[in-house]
Amino acid sequence: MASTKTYAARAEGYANPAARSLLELMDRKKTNLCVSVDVTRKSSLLRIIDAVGPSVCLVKTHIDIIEDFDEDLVSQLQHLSSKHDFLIFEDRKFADIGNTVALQYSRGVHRIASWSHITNAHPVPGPGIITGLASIGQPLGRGLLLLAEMSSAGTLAAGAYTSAAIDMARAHRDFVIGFIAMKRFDGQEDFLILTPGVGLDVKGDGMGQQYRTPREVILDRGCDVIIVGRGIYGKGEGSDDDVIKAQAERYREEGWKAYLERTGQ
Ligand code: 5FU
Repeated sequence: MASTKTYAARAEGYANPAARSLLELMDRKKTNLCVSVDVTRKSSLLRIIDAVGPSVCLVKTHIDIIEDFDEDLVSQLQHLSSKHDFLIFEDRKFADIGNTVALQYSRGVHRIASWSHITNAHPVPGPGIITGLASIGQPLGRGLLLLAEMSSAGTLAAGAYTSAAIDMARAHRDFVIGFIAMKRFDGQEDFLILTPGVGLDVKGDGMGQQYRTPREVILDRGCDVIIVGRGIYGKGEGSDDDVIKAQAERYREEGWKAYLERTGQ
């Protein structure tokens, strides 16, 4: 059902502020593209984000790979988020007991909860991981995604594990806003489905990653957000800005076209 409704109509159904803002801005900006920026220098990260900013609804970070992380990086990230109107998703993949993840989310060098609108967690520890993260994130209006499936070959997140992840999310609808998954699941509830492993030019990376096109992901599988990394920024610390901008627009257009077709607009 959620797959044929517009992002704007679905926004109204969410009490969680991060989910609501994301759906509203996807509609406003006409984009279901999340760019994953997996570079290791602060200057490269900010340069690429500034280049893709106009095309994206969400920027995904792996903040622990940045070698020169500092407080100023967080300020600049927040500035770019306002300048270009996108949300921030730290792909932290928490996977410990509730007490530990609460500390990892709020403390340490990165203080993820203070700047990341959305983060994610593996369901493997059981529901305590949600309770722990919610104790920090919910008062701040943050949203959590559970990793119900993965894009990599041979993933163990399948079958009964995926079903258990969905049940855990159903029991915590106020904080769990959706999944990292490869497809939309059956059911009456509206969950956001964010999908990595998206590429237009290659099928894999030689290290287990598997790519599908935006059309397969959004139209055929009913997912909501395409997550694209190297297909947009290129290799290493990233291609030239013009190339990155053109690639981001190319993926945005593909993703949006598939969404319009799916929703009959
Ligand atoms: F949960 C997942 C998953 O199942 N597959 C992924 O690829 C997360 N990812 C992330 O998406 C991964 O950590 C990268 O940050 C990104 C994909 O990057 P790519 O360059 O488009 O392959």
